[in-house]
Amino acid sequence: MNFEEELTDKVQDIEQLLRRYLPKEEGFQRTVLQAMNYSVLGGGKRLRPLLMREVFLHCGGENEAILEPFMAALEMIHTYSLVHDDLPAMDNDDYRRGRRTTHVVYGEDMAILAGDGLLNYAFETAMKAFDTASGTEYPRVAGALRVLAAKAGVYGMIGGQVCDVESESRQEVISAEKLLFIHEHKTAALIEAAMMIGGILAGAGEEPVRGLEKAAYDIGIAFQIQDDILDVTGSEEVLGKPIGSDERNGKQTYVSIYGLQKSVEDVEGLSREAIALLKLTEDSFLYGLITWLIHREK
Ligand code: GRG
Repeated sequence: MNFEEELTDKVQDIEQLLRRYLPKEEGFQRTVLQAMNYSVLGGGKRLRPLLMREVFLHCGGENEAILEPFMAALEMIHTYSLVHDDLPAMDNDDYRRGRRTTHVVYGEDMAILAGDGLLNYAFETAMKAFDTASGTEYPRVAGALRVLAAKAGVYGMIGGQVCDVESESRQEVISAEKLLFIHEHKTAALIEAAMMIGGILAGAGEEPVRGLEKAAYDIGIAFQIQDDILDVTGSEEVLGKPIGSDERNGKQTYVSIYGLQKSVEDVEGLSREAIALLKLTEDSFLYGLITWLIHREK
């Protein structure tokens, strides 16, 4: 099987896994449950759960029963952030992943609640890992929960979003330092969560988990720079959303600050560093995944 075929198989597997963990659309609160499921099942690369599982396997993890609730939980958190980011009060986007955004389909009120619901349900889901854990796995699940909460929170992704939203509304000229803060928190934090949780649940110790955090940081920054590059050079058809939106919105990006050539070089450099930190060989799926997501076209 080549890399693309293996990737398709693994993504399909994650789609099924997500369906197993998503809530049933029933009860008086059915509408919000439908909006949550619409948002999560809208496609997407499933990068974070993919990375989590591959790192888990790379670190010698065996019991996937404690891993799977975390894979679903992280994708729920990622999806909630997209739903809220698309809202009229934030980016006001009508399309995401080639489909109408949640507030366009369900209304703004329900989209806010669907985001809230997904964030909370993510933790309800992750805690299901305690049901199947045994012995030394209990502290691993607790450690993974701690990372999940911190990386998604005000010192993680939300912190990055606050800085981004505030800088944009003030129309300020962002310093390179502030832009890096935004990327580190808004984008890299959840990728760090994915890889650290994969390692922690596999039983990796403190130092190896710090190494995973560093590699994930490099991947996260490279991933965001590639996102900025695609907004300039990408195709709307492939991306499923309009291109050139950063420039239209007067938004400063890595590309507008450093130029296209340095951006491309930095993506290369950061991905090479991550691969070296993880000591990956070219034939491993994780090597292929990192290379693919950094050179991706969507
Ligand atoms: C609302 C708290 C809050 C945070 C929003 C995720 C986010 C923060 C904003 C979305 C806009 C953006 C460009 C964020 C940077 C991270 C990023 C590139 C997200 C898109 O992730 P992909 O490419 O999306 O993995 P898919 O659709 O493939 O899942």
